Amino acid sequence: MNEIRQKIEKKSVKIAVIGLGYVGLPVAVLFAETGFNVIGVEIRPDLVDKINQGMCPIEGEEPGLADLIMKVAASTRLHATTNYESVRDCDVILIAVETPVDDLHIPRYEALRSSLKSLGTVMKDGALAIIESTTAPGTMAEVVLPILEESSGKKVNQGFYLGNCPERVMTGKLLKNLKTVSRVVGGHTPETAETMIGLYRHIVQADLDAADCVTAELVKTAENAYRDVQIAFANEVALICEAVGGDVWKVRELVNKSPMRQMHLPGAGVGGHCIPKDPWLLVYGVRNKNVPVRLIPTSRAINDSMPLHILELVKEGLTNCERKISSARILVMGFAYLEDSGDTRNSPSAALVDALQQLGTEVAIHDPFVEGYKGDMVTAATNADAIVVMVAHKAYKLLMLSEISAVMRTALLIDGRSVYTKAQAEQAGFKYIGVGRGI
Ligand code: SAJ
Repeated sequence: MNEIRQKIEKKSVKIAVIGLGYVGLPVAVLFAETGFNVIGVEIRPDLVDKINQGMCPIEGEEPGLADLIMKVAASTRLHATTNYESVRDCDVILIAVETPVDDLHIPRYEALRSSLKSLGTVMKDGALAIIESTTAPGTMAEVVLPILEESSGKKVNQGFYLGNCPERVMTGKLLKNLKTVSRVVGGHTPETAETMIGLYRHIVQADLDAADCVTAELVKTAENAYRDVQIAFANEVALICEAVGGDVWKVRELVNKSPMRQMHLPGAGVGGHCIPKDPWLLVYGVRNKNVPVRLIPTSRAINDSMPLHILELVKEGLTNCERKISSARILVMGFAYLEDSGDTRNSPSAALVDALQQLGTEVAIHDPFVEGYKGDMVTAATNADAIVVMVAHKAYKLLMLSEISAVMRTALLIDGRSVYTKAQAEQAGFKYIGVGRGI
């Protein structure tokens, strides 16, 4: 361990990053920029070519990333490849491959298993392997360690060292979060955690908190389960407000004036690559432990039901306007999962669009950030019977609503994100229904 610590200090360690996606690529680039030699191993040859040409393969606005890729590719401190052979002389290997969950909420570790097996066949003696992917509590002990020992023929803490440092990146702020957000550094042993802190200190200007591997797994999955439960609470209060004639947005504002309250935003659903997935990873960790986990799955169910609640509001609005949903024309505003982003992973809008189409409704989609859905809103809304706000893109706040209602067949506005007020919408000639806003 001393040898690797000294090489880290001198920046002479050779680093491999396996998986050059929205987690692996920024970390590879930052270590290269800091002066380390980095090999990026990526299964997709098109990504490898783009990165070696100094191009950024990640869609959407990622401040600073494209320039940095160009700079480190030119300096040859970052080289991407599809071949594990180049990992043979690496001292530190970071694994940042996807760990999705399937429709039954079971983690799919195929990418993790295959990268571990390939790594084991080339990992040098004394190497330090670090998992950055989010994993269910217990995965490091039950999946990662056995596969690495089996495929390398080495024993942990003798032939190699092991740790995990789950990422905390966010779409749109990949580099910023990586540099400025604290991280839990899970080491198979305390010495390993200390060595890892010495490595990450070169790129992270925030707390690096040493822990064991299972704690690092618990923190990462719990911090996102926390957010999901908070959002579910806000959504449930929104449904109550609708039923009793309250305005959840006003209720939330006043609740949060009470000390130590932080009610989250209700809305049209929860999408993205982290929040819908990580609560299930946390729950999976206790699948055989007879722990009565109820709050986390129920919160997931509440949040996943919100797009269908929006559908109920659409049906209610059309009925009030004497329109049948089966012959209606609906414009869904926003297909990304997050405001001012083009990222559509697990988009709540997709669930709404599917449900509408199953009812025979003619559905159009608009999103200023998503290819194929961009364009003029007045044109998109022409002859529609309802516009349904699913994402709070800033561009929607700037619309001249009266120009939109003027071209619609029926002027109905369903607001899933409180982008507008009822008064504003009615002034522009709309019948308005908003999530969490009682009639
Ligand atoms: N959402 C709500 N109500 C809220 C907050 C979010 O309905 O109060 C919805 C959003 O519309 C979106 C989804 O939830 O559909 C997720 O939103 P998010 O703001 O959590 O954005 P993400 O998915 O990019 O979350 C990431 C997470 N970061 C990591 O996993 C490392 C999350 O832990 C962070 O809190 C979040 O970024 C952030 O705000 O930094």
